[in-house]
Amino acid sequence: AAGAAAAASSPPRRDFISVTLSPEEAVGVGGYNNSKAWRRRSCWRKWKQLSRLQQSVILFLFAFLAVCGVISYTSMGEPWKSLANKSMDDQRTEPENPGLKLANPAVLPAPQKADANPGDYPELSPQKPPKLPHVRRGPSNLQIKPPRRDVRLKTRQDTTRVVEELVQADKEEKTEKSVISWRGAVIEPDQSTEPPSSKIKEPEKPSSVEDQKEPVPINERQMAVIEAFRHAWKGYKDFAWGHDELKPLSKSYSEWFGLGLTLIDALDTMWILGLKEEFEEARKWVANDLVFDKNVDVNLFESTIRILGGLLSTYHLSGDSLFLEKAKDIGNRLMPAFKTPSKIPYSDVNIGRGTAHPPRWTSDSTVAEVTSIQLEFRELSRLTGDEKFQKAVDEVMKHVHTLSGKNDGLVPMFINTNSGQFTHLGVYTLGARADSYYEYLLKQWIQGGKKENELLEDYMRAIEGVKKHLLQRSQPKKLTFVGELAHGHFSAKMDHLVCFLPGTLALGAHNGLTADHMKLAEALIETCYQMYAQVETGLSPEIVHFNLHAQKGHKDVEIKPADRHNLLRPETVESLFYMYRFTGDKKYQDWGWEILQNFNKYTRVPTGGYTSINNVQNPSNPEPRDKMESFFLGETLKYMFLLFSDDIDLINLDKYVFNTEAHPLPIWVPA
Ligand code: DMJ
Repeated sequence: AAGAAAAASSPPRRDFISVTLSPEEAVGVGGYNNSKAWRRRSCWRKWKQLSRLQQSVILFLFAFLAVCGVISYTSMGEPWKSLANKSMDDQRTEPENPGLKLANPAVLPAPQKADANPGDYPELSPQKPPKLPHVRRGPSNLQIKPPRRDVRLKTRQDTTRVVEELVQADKEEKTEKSVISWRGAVIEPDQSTEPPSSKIKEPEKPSSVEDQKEPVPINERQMAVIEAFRHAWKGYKDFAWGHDELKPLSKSYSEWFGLGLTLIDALDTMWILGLKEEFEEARKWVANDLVFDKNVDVNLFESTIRILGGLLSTYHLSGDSLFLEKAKDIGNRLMPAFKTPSKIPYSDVNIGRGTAHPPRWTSDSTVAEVTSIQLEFRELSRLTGDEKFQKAVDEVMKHVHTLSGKNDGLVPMFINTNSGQFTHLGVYTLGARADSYYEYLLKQWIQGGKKENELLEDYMRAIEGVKKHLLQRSQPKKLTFVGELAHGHFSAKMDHLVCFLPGTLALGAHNGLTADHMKLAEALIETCYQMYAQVETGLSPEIVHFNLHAQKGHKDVEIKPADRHNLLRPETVESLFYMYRFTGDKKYQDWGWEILQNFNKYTRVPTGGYTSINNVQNPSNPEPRDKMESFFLGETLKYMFLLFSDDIDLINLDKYVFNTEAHPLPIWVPA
């Protein structure tokens, strides 16, 4: 329209482009018509303008495309369907299994609760695949052979199979969240053995190797130990059930802490020996009758090594959370002992009132006592995630490490809870009041994965101190023994307690320390054996004095009247066990066998139980004392059973470290 108007009125010549608009198009000017009717009409007009041939070609193309579409839909439908289902499955599993979705996590995982293990966060490093979601693993128990259902069952492996089947069946029936052990106890998933902090490393699962091995049959000597245990247990059950110690002659009991000491000390022994019925009965007592909320004074050291240690190891072997709960309870109740000016703990705690105090006559504690509670409290921290236990005992070790008053690594016997200084300086022994200080230096180092160098340094220095100041040879047999030093004077006195040392030395050598230590261990275990063999009953007295000079008619070992009692102590059998494990020399088993027979001959009470005796030199009347110490079941018989076993995986020493009361605790980073 603008062009037509211009042509009519314009003489000056200009170039124009002429555009012809149809009436419909003119309508559209100034208002684009996009109505469906208009578009349909427009397409139809275009179609009509096409030739017949063009129309046929287009129709053919449409038909061809339609056929192709139908064919490809049928062949690709399945994969599409399954892909769609898979993605739905993924979404379903995500809440329980978030790790499956974390291959390339777009966001950081949500932080865990404060008490969880920081090490359990999924790895985000591009090199490493992300960790699968953390399945809180149960305690180490499931890798350990549980007891046989009946002692008549001849192999441990039989029982293992039964337990494996039960666990397997249980797994199938139950949710993943709990496992039923052979006792029917539910193992809760929160029985995690994670470390409480990043400082403490998570241990590997202990011994699972044994489960894959050929069965190791229980031999006759082990059966004899089981028989001895049952006899001892009969006496305890009949006359002292739930009390601290059996008095087998008077058929009654004695109380020390009133906490069923013998029963708790014996729990893991029953597990190891395979005494299922006895174990179950004892467990019931722990569940229903063991109460720590009592107005009673307990000795920190004794209750730690026997009760806390016993509960922790039983928890590890059985996987039963009952024992961990009880361990936490007693552990917490013992903590007031550390509230002292020096942080060196008091010897006694009232576990009901939450108060602690030193003995009435002194503010000193015993060095062995304050330095031999570490394995247990450290493990309790690892299991609970609460650092306070470990902090308290580590502080004691650090403090003792820096103290003056040592003599080439040898420590005095007392330490003051106010000043934190050693007292009664100048007296050095590997026996009572100092013994397990040395043992726990090595064992803590092992427990923690051989990283805590101060512990190792102190241990190595101490053994050098022993060699320099305390080692001598007796006459006539030239037995190497460990004497005592008092203000520069050597005494040829050796407690039976010192017989822990060969085992500890051998354990150190097994863990890579100098071969000299093994040589010394071999010499000392011979001496400890002679402390039995040279005595009329074949049982060692509490203390011996060695002859330094040959005298006609005199043996190496002399016994003073005040020292000739035997309390059914374990130390020699304990060391025999280590020596046999590490050397395979059967003489150690034979020596242990002799000792067991002599216990049976002179200390067994026909109506049940064993008794300590007053006179190892009188076979016709050893003068029974009427007391069975809890460590006879907790340690002596347990070490006997292990000594006679040829199964190195029965409490594998690369996976477990025994506390000083023979309760095995896991090594955090097993070898
Ligand atoms: C036990 O309680 C422990 O072995 C402790 O270390 C020393 N005394 C007895 C056994 O003799």
